[in-house]
Amino acid sequence: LQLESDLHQAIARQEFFVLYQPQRALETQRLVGAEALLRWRHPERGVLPPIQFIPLLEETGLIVEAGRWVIDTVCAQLAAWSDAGLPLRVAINLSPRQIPDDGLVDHIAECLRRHRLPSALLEFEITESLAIRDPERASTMIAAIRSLGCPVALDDFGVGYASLEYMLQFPFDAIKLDMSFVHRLVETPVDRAIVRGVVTMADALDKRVIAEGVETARQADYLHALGVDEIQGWHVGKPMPPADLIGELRKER
Ligand code: G
Ligand code: G
Ligand code: MN
Ligand code: NA
Repeated sequence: LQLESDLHQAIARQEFFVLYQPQRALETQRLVGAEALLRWRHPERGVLPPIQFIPLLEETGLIVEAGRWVIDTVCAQLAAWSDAGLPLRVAINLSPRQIPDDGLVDHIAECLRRHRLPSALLEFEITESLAIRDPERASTMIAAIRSLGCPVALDDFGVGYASLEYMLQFPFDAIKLDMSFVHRLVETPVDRAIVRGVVTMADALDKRVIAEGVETARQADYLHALGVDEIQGWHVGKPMPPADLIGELRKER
């Protein structure tokens, strides 16, 4: 496949780049973090979203190298923002195929050291399906990442299996509530009840709750009333280049 052979060259040719989608705390109304979202600037096809190449990165095992590149790139960006007096927490997505990478935790530690970063600024997101595939390995990995001081968030919460079980079993710091609940919230009392339940459990377990895919002020108001801590989505901002995000931060700090 052409795309696959192109992918082998993508890192060396510096075709990958990272966009940052802002996250706002509902209590303070401040920007407190961002999610790092990978893009591939393909020489002929233009900018490709992750859905078009992450599966291929995973199948080919290139996700290990690409994932390490993302960590290093985000750390360099975090260091630049910290040096500019605007420290921000950034979350990086981890794929199932990165979990067996025995060197991953050492790589994270090395990047934090080299860029002189406080580990609390670097968060990792893992999906429930990742945890389900190999729960023991996932638990060990999560514990190792957290022992570096990096928070770990459970991504796409609520749409997978055994949500409640995993919420109790794995030592997460945060829960990212799937956008499907957010989109139905205003219309459907049942979805509000679900969010209320998630928040109640998260509070009892001392975990932060972030709602994804927040598109309107109305949704944000409901989420605030329900006790959700942070929101991410078009209402806060689309995934944007680092220079745009720093502009937003400068405006409010
Ligand atoms: O940017 P977009 O919303 O299209 O991203 C879709 C999904 O792609 C994200 O929710 C995430 O699961 C995945 N993704 C984005 N960037 C990365 C990355 O750097 N590594 C991995 N493993 N997945 C990513
Ligand atoms: O990590 P994850 O796979 O959840 O990535 C978030 C995905 O959701 C990305 O593909 C991003 O483009 C998308 N997204 C981000 N904000 C919004 C939003 O407000 N509404 C919708 N419909 N999609 C969003
Ligand atoms: Mn994510
Ligand atoms: Na998600």
